[in-house]
Amino acid sequence: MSEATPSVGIIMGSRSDWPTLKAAAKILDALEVPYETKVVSAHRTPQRLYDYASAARGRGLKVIIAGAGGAAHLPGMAASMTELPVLGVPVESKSLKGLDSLLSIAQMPGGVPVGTLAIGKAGATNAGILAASILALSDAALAARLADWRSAQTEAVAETVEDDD
Ligand code: RP5
Repeated sequence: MSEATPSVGIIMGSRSDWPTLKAAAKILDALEVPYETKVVSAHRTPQRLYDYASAARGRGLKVIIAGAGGAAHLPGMAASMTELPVLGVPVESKSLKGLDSLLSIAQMPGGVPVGTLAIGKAGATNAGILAASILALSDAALAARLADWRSAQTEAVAETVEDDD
């Protein structure tokens, strides 16, 4: 994690969500975007959520990535208490494979938006990229790093198939 003042806050409902949210952190590391991480549960630590979301903008955060599973109220509740863009990552749940998380995060009432990503690590990866894209709107150096990262991804895609066996 970077020691610079964080621009992105990665919050998650439980330590058990970290293997998923780590994918967002990896992208931010690669793009040299400073971030912080914190476990904030909408249900188990509501006061921590209130304190975090209501202070986020004042502390200099620009984007919040919020991941949770099951009855995943964390992204929506965070969005209700800050004007910062909130990117929601549905964590795959044991019983419903993350469909519960996805619907909990996506089905916000009009007026309180959460940018909802795909279930699991792909969603967390894309949340990291989107957070960087938002920050790159006002940071030319980051925009250049993001363009390089995307070019490298494109160049890494093989055109031919080969057998594993
Ligand atoms: C949610 O419940 C968390 O976001 C996590 O995805 C899920 C399970 O949490 P633990 O029981 O593993 O702490 O609040």
